[in-house]
Amino acid sequence: MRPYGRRAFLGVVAVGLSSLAWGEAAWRGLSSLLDPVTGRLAGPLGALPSPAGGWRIYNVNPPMPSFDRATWRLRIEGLVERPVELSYDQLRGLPRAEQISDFHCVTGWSVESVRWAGVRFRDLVEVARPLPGAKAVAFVSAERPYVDTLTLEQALLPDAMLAYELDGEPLSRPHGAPARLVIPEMYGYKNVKWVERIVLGREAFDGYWEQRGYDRDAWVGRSNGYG
Ligand SMILES: Nc1nc2c(c(=O)[nH]1)N[C@H]1C(S)=C(S)[C@@H](COP(=O)(O)O)O[C@H]1N2
Ligand SMILES: [Mo]
Repeated sequence: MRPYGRRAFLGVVAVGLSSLAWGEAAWRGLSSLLDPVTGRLAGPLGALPSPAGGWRIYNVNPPMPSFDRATWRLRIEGLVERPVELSYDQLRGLPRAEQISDFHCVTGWSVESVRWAGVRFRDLVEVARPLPGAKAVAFVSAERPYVDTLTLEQALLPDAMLAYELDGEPLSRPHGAPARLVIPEMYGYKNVKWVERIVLGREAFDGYWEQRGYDRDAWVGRSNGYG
């Protein structure tokens, strides 16, 4: 892990902590996520056979998280006026967005014309009322220690979403049930699966693959994954 990324992140979180009591729990959770995992070889080497054409299923810390519709909650917190927990039904009740977009993994495979449905981040983060200082969003996976961030500007791209359907079906467990980040402009590693917490902060920090050498701004064709 590059020390720079960790320092920058701890700075971000400390700001939230000093002004907002409830930020403390969020801080503890995120900071433990970022602790190095010892003794485990993580990565695409663990890819499983794909259920549908083109996809390869990645999971850095098996087994995959399982989803229970009755108890699952999505937390939205950090630099917000009103931290919230959404049930699956509440998530499904937010304005629905649909799109067709291509998906590119940095290792060279792509899936064209994927049909996604989900919620745009504008509609999602509005629920928690972001504070003016919020300029970045962390997406925390139920699969520890997978986490990644976007600037708020990136999250608000017109085709970025928190997706809950893939090709007309509720997101399957291998694809990140019940909800994953989708940002077609960026390589697959930014598209965090099994998202269970969305934390707003002041600036982005290095996520799982970025701590292992990939660019934080994972623009398809324009980042260090290109070629
Ligand atoms: N939680 C989690 N999210 C993840 C990954 C992962 O291993 N764990 N792999 C990423 C990578 S590198 C890619 S290419 C895509 C692959 O999506 P798929 O597993 O649905 O094919 O998921 C991304 N999101
Ligand atoms: Mo990937």
